[in-house]
Amino acid sequence: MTEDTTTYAFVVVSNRLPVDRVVDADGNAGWKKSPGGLVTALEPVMRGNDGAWVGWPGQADVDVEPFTSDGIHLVPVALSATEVERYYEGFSNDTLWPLYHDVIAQPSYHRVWWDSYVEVNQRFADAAARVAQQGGTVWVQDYQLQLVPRMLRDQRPDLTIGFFNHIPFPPYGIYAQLPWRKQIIEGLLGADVIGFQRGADAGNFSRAVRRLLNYTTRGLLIDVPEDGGRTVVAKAFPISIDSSEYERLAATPEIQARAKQIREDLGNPKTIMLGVDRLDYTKGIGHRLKAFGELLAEHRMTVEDVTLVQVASPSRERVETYRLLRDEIELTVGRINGDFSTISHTAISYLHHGYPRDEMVALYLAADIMLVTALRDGMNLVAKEYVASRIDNGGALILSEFAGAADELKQALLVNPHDIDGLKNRIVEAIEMSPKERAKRMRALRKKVLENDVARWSSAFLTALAASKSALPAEPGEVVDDEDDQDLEWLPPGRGPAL
Ligand code: GDG
Repeated sequence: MTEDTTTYAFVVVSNRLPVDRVVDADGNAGWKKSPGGLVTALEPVMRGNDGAWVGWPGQADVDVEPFTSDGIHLVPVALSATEVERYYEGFSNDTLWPLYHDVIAQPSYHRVWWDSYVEVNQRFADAAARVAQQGGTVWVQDYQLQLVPRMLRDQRPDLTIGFFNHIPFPPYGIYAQLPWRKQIIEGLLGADVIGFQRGADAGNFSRAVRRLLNYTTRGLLIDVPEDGGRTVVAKAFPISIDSSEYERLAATPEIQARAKQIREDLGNPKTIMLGVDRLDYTKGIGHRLKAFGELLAEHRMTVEDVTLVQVASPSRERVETYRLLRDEIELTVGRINGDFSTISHTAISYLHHGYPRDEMVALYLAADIMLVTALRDGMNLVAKEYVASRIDNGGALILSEFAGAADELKQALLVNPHDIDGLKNRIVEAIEMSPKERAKRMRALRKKVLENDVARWSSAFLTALAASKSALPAEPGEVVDDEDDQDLEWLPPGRGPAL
């Protein structure tokens, strides 16, 4: 077979491809589209720009040739079972994930995991280098691939390279634990634009660059002396959802009927509270359960009046910390239900499944209160999905200050989830809030989420990326070194073409 040498003007690189490989009962393999927000955002850009997507198909030891699906050229990167264990479950999800989420769980540092991370990142970089057109644009996604920008630039200095980090970037005092802290920073600095969820994340990154490499930073710009001197932009681009799609779903009679049915099935309580999360220790599920349990124990509410639905979708079940978390959460749910449920009313409906999107929207519509109590979260799309779905301007959002979404969704009831008494008071406040006040807040929240959708996010990033090549060199005497420098707006000199 002859090798395919077609190249593409726009290449996305992410750990996972936007399709999952599925094998049916007869052993026939096929592909199922995984409808994430990223795919929705990038699909039009892909089609309009002759795009390719490089990623892992989600199963170990599967080596498939590139193929085209729904107009997008897909380039699978194979991982062995050992690499899945070391690069993915190990270094990505048991080293970087806890470290970048403020060490809520203890990160594990293993040199063999790091070696595998380097090797796999090189494979992704090589694949992207092969398919990217001369002078093309490559957009690398997320913490699994932080070395790719530098590896790619070494091979292909002609490319424009962007990187977006979907999770937080930690303060230097925490980041400094990482034995490979310098290599990661150098890897990221291979990009022209490095995007973060919050200004604070971009600020943490710039500080790490100053501390570790002693480079000059000027607001959102970093002067990199390598490659003959380049300027890198590190800036916040808060991600969002396909808001109008959630609105559309929420308006369908079937989904509205399903929402009513859910309320009835739960015994028509006065208040339904909802939590929707991957079962992850960053999401603060235990804190939310504790608050609810105490409110019931103190008779501040009863199971006849208030019920909590907790969707905890299965996640990373091969990582030990996640297995322990599941046990802990399920023990707590069992205790609370044992103590407070009655034959007719269950305190907590705990659902350890994934659901189709239609069902999620029905749940959002059925819920009077949405509980987002993350201890640390890059953005939290669930909060935005709830808001987009509430076309009736009903419902109240309780939102952790430690989720990126709190920067934009200021009309939510913001909480510090570590403060259990504060959380309990917020829950009571949300329950007692007048419909008028709820609607006022929800209208303001909806405006934000509908204006700033995921299409806007990707076009803002790609505009900045296109413009970055013309960024000015350092002006002498313009060194900015204060802690809050990320609130400065950076406007590229000479805007590039909008993609
Ligand atoms: C990372 C960052 C950042 C969950 N259960 C089901 C289901 N979901 C969907 C939600 C939402 C998505 O998964 C979860 O997104 P989040 O943003 O809430 O959290 P992470 O998975 O941790 O995502 C995060 C995000 O990347 C994007 O940059 O916001 O901070 O950690 O869309 O609806 N969807 C369906 N069934 C489920 O059971 N259909």
